[in-house]
Amino acid sequence: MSVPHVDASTWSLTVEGLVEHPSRLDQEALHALPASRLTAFHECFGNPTAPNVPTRAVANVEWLGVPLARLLDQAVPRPHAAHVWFEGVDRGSFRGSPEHNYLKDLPLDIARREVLLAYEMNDAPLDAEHGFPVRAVVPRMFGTNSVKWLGRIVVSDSRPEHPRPLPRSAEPAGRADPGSVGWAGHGRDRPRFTPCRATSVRAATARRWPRR
Ligand SMILES: Nc1nc2c(c(=O)[nH]1)N[C@H]1C(S)=C(S)[C@@H](COP(=O)(O)O)O[C@H]1N2
Ligand SMILES: [Mo]
Repeated sequence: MSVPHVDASTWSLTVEGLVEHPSRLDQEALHALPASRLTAFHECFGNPTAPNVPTRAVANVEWLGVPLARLLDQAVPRPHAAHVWFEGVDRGSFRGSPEHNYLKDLPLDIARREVLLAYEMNDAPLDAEHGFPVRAVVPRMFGTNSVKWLGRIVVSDSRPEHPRPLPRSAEPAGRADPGSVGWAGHGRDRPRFTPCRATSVRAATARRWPRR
Protein backbone atom coordinates (compact mmCIF):
# COMPACT_ATOMS: atom_id res chain seq x y z
CA MET A 1 0.00 0.00 0.00
CA SER A 2 1.22 3.48 -0.63
CA VAL A 3 0.55 6.95 0.72
CA PRO A 4 -2.90 8.17 -0.36
CA HIS A 5 -3.10 11.88 -1.13
CA VAL A 6 -6.41 12.88 0.36
CA ASP A 7 -8.28 15.88 -1.05
CA ALA A 8 -9.33 17.80 2.04
CA SER A 9 -12.17 19.54 0.20
CA THR A 10 -14.00 16.26 -0.48
CA TRP A 11 -12.77 14.20 2.50
CA SER A 12 -15.07 13.41 5.40
CA LEU A 13 -15.05 11.20 8.46
CA THR A 14 -18.16 9.22 9.34
CA VAL A 15 -19.18 7.84 12.71
CA GLU A 16 -21.60 5.00 12.08
CA GLY A 17 -22.77 1.55 13.14
CA LEU A 18 -24.37 0.90 16.52
CA VAL A 19 -24.92 4.55 17.46
CA GLU A 20 -28.05 6.62 18.05
CA HIS A 21 -26.72 9.56 16.02
CA PRO A 22 -24.50 8.69 13.05
CA SER A 23 -22.56 11.68 11.76
CA ARG A 24 -20.30 12.90 9.01
CA LEU A 25 -17.65 15.52 9.70
CA ASP A 26 -15.58 17.47 7.24
CA GLN A 27 -12.21 18.94 8.13
CA GLU A 28 -13.70 22.24 9.26
CA ALA A 29 -16.19 20.55 11.58
CA LEU A 30 -13.45 18.39 13.08
CA HIS A 31 -11.14 21.34 13.70
CA ALA A 32 -14.00 23.29 15.30
CA LEU A 33 -14.25 20.74 18.14
CA PRO A 34 -12.23 21.29 21.33
CA ALA A 35 -8.77 19.79 20.90
CA SER A 36 -6.37 18.08 23.29
CA ARG A 37 -2.63 17.53 23.30
CA LEU A 38 -0.98 14.20 23.87
CA THR A 39 2.67 13.19 23.96
CA ALA A 40 3.34 9.51 23.48
CA PHE A 41 5.90 7.16 22.04
CA HIS A 42 5.03 5.80 18.65
CA GLU A 43 6.52 2.44 17.82
CA CYS A 44 6.25 0.06 14.90
CA PHE A 45 6.05 -3.55 16.10
CA GLY A 46 7.62 -4.89 12.93
CA ASN A 47 6.18 -7.09 10.24
CA PRO A 48 4.05 -10.02 11.54
CA THR A 49 4.86 -12.03 8.43
CA ALA A 50 8.59 -11.64 9.08
CA PRO A 51 8.79 -11.51 12.85
CA ASN A 52 12.51 -12.07 13.03
CA VAL A 53 13.38 -9.14 10.80
CA PRO A 54 14.25 -6.19 13.05
CA THR A 55 12.13 -3.46 11.47
CA ARG A 56 11.22 -1.80 14.74
CA ALA A 57 11.41 1.96 15.01
CA VAL A 58 10.33 4.32 17.75
CA ALA A 59 9.88 8.04 18.29
CA ASN A 60 8.32 10.36 20.82
CA VAL A 61 5.59 12.44 19.21
CA GLU A 62 3.41 15.32 20.33
CA TRP A 63 -0.08 15.18 18.87
CA LEU A 64 -2.98 17.62 18.74
CA GLY A 65 -6.49 16.50 17.93
CA VAL A 66 -9.97 15.64 19.10
CA PRO A 67 -10.48 12.93 21.71
CA LEU A 68 -12.53 10.11 20.21
CA ALA A 69 -14.62 10.18 23.42
CA ARG A 70 -16.10 13.48 22.27
CA LEU A 71 -17.38 12.00 19.01
CA LEU A 72 -18.60 8.87 20.79
CA ASP A 73 -20.48 10.98 23.33
CA GLN A 74 -22.19 12.85 20.51
CA ALA A 75 -22.93 9.64 18.62
CA VAL A 76 -24.25 7.75 21.69
CA PRO A 77 -23.27 4.08 21.26
CA ARG A 78 -26.13 1.60 21.66
CA PRO A 79 -26.10 -0.63 24.77
CA HIS A 80 -24.63 -3.73 23.02
CA ALA A 81 -21.84 -1.76 21.31
CA ALA A 82 -18.49 -3.27 22.31
CA HIS A 83 -15.91 -2.52 19.61
CA VAL A 84 -14.78 0.40 17.49
CA TRP A 85 -13.40 -0.11 14.00
CA PHE A 86 -11.06 2.42 12.44
CA GLU A 87 -10.90 2.38 8.66
CA GLY A 88 -8.31 4.19 6.56
CA VAL A 89 -9.03 5.33 3.03
CA ASP A 90 -6.01 3.37 1.75
CA ARG A 91 -6.69 0.05 0.08
CA GLY A 92 -4.62 -2.93 -0.82
CA SER A 93 -4.45 -6.70 -0.62
CA PHE A 94 -2.43 -8.90 1.69
CA ARG A 95 -1.21 -12.42 0.90
CA GLY A 96 -3.65 -12.81 -1.95
CA SER A 97 -6.73 -11.62 -0.06
CA PRO A 98 -9.32 -9.56 -1.91
CA GLU A 99 -8.60 -5.85 -1.88
CA HIS A 100 -9.80 -4.08 1.24
CA ASN A 101 -9.29 -0.90 3.23
CA TYR A 102 -6.79 -0.73 6.08
CA LEU A 103 -8.87 -1.60 9.15
CA LYS A 104 -8.07 -1.96 12.86
CA ASP A 105 -10.35 -2.28 15.86
CA LEU A 106 -10.26 -1.73 19.59
CA PRO A 107 -12.57 -2.59 22.47
CA LEU A 108 -15.00 0.31 22.97
CA ASP A 109 -13.83 1.13 26.50
CA ILE A 110 -10.18 1.35 25.41
CA ALA A 111 -11.08 3.36 22.33
CA ARG A 112 -13.11 5.80 24.38
CA ARG A 113 -10.41 6.21 26.99
CA GLU A 114 -7.29 6.33 24.83
CA VAL A 115 -7.83 7.39 21.24
CA LEU A 116 -7.03 10.86 19.96
CA LEU A 117 -8.05 11.83 16.42
CA ALA A 118 -4.92 13.78 15.59
CA TYR A 119 -4.50 16.39 12.87
CA GLU A 120 -1.26 17.98 14.11
CA MET A 121 2.03 16.24 14.77
CA ASN A 122 4.87 18.03 16.56
CA ASP A 123 3.18 21.44 16.08
CA ALA A 124 2.77 21.06 12.33
CA PRO A 125 -0.26 19.96 10.32
CA LEU A 126 -0.22 16.21 9.76
CA ASP A 127 1.42 15.54 6.40
CA ALA A 128 0.35 13.02 3.77
CA GLU A 129 2.85 10.38 4.89
CA HIS A 130 1.68 10.44 8.51
CA GLY A 131 -2.05 10.39 7.87
CA PHE A 132 -3.44 13.67 6.54
CA PRO A 133 -6.07 14.86 7.20
CA VAL A 134 -6.56 12.89 10.44
CA ARG A 135 -5.33 9.71 12.09
CA ALA A 136 -6.16 7.77 15.20
CA VAL A 137 -3.44 7.85 17.85
CA VAL A 138 -3.50 5.05 20.41
CA PRO A 139 -0.93 5.68 23.14
CA ARG A 140 0.83 2.69 24.77
CA MET A 141 -0.10 0.47 21.84
CA PHE A 142 1.72 -0.70 18.76
CA GLY A 143 1.85 1.79 15.89
CA THR A 144 -0.27 -0.50 13.77
CA ASN A 145 -3.36 0.52 15.76
CA SER A 146 -2.88 4.21 14.98
CA VAL A 147 -4.84 4.23 11.73
CA LYS A 148 -3.80 6.94 9.29
CA TRP A 149 -5.98 8.67 6.66
CA LEU A 150 -9.12 7.90 8.67
CA GLY A 151 -12.37 7.77 6.71
CA ARG A 152 -14.79 5.73 8.82
CA ILE A 153 -15.29 4.97 12.49
CA VAL A 154 -17.69 2.08 12.97
CA VAL A 155 -19.17 1.15 16.35
CA SER A 156 -20.01 -2.55 16.46
CA ASP A 157 -20.96 -5.45 18.70
CA SER A 158 -18.15 -7.56 17.18
CA ARG A 159 -14.63 -7.43 15.83
CA PRO A 160 -14.44 -7.22 12.05
CA GLU A 161 -14.39 -10.39 9.99
CA HIS A 162 -11.08 -10.09 8.27
CA PRO A 163 -10.48 -11.20 4.71
CA ARG A 164 -6.87 -12.19 5.29
CA PRO A 165 -5.90 -15.83 5.34
CA LEU A 166 -4.51 -16.58 8.77
CA PRO A 167 -1.71 -18.75 10.06
CA ARG A 168 -3.32 -21.79 11.73
CA SER A 169 -1.90 -20.86 15.07
CA ALA A 170 -3.28 -17.36 15.06
CA GLU A 171 -6.83 -17.04 16.34
CA PRO A 172 -9.88 -19.26 16.09
CA ALA A 173 -12.92 -18.79 13.87
CA GLY A 174 -11.37 -16.80 11.05
CA ARG A 175 -11.66 -13.73 13.17
CA ALA A 176 -9.04 -11.08 13.76
CA ASP A 177 -5.88 -10.63 11.86
CA PRO A 178 -2.16 -10.80 12.47
CA GLY A 179 -1.72 -7.26 11.22
CA SER A 180 -4.41 -5.71 13.36
CA VAL A 181 -2.54 -5.75 16.60
CA GLY A 182 0.92 -6.68 17.68
CA TRP A 183 1.57 -10.39 18.09
CA ALA A 184 3.38 -11.22 21.28
CA GLY A 185 5.32 -14.40 21.73
CA HIS A 186 6.02 -14.98 18.08
CA GLY A 187 9.36 -16.38 17.09
CA ARG A 188 10.96 -19.77 17.24
CA ASP A 189 11.03 -20.09 21.00
CA ARG A 190 7.33 -19.33 21.46
CA PRO A 191 5.42 -20.66 18.49
CA ARG A 192 1.93 -19.73 19.73
CA PHE A 193 0.53 -16.44 18.52
CA THR A 194 -1.28 -14.25 21.02
CA PRO A 195 -2.89 -10.98 20.00
CA CYS A 196 -1.49 -8.23 22.09
CA ARG A 197 -2.20 -4.53 21.98
CA ALA A 198 -0.31 -2.84 24.75
CA THR A 199 3.43 -2.61 24.46
CA SER A 200 6.34 -1.43 26.46
CA VAL A 201 9.00 0.35 24.48
CA ARG A 202 11.63 -2.13 23.30
CA ALA A 203 13.72 -0.14 20.88
CA ALA A 204 17.19 0.61 22.21
CA THR A 205 16.91 4.30 21.32
CA ALA A 206 14.04 4.68 23.79
CA ARG A 207 15.85 3.14 26.74
CA ARG A 208 17.16 5.16 29.58
CA TRP A 209 20.90 5.53 29.13
CA PRO A 210 23.11 4.72 30.88
CA ARG A 211 21.00 1.79 32.02
CA ARG A 212 20.65 1.30 35.73
N1 LIG B 1 -4.37 3.67 7.07
C1 LIG B 1 -3.21 3.14 7.51
N2 LIG B 1 -2.82 3.37 8.79
C2 LIG B 1 -1.67 2.87 9.26
C3 LIG B 1 -0.83 2.06 8.44
C4 LIG B 1 -1.26 1.83 7.09
O1 LIG B 1 -0.59 1.15 6.29
N3 LIG B 1 -2.45 2.39 6.67
N4 LIG B 1 0.35 1.51 8.99
C5 LIG B 1 0.36 1.38 10.45
C6 LIG B 1 1.65 0.99 11.02
S1 LIG B 1 2.09 -0.64 10.89
C7 LIG B 1 2.42 1.86 11.74
S2 LIG B 1 3.83 1.35 12.56
C8 LIG B 1 2.07 3.30 11.83
C9 LIG B 1 3.20 4.14 11.29
O2 LIG B 1 2.92 5.50 11.46
P1 LIG B 1 3.92 6.59 10.88
O3 LIG B 1 3.97 6.42 9.38
O4 LIG B 1 3.35 7.91 11.29
O5 LIG B 1 5.26 6.33 11.51
O6 LIG B 1 0.88 3.62 11.09
C10 LIG B 1 -0.12 2.64 11.16
N5 LIG B 1 -1.31 3.15 10.54
MO1 LIG C 1 4.11 -0.89 11.90
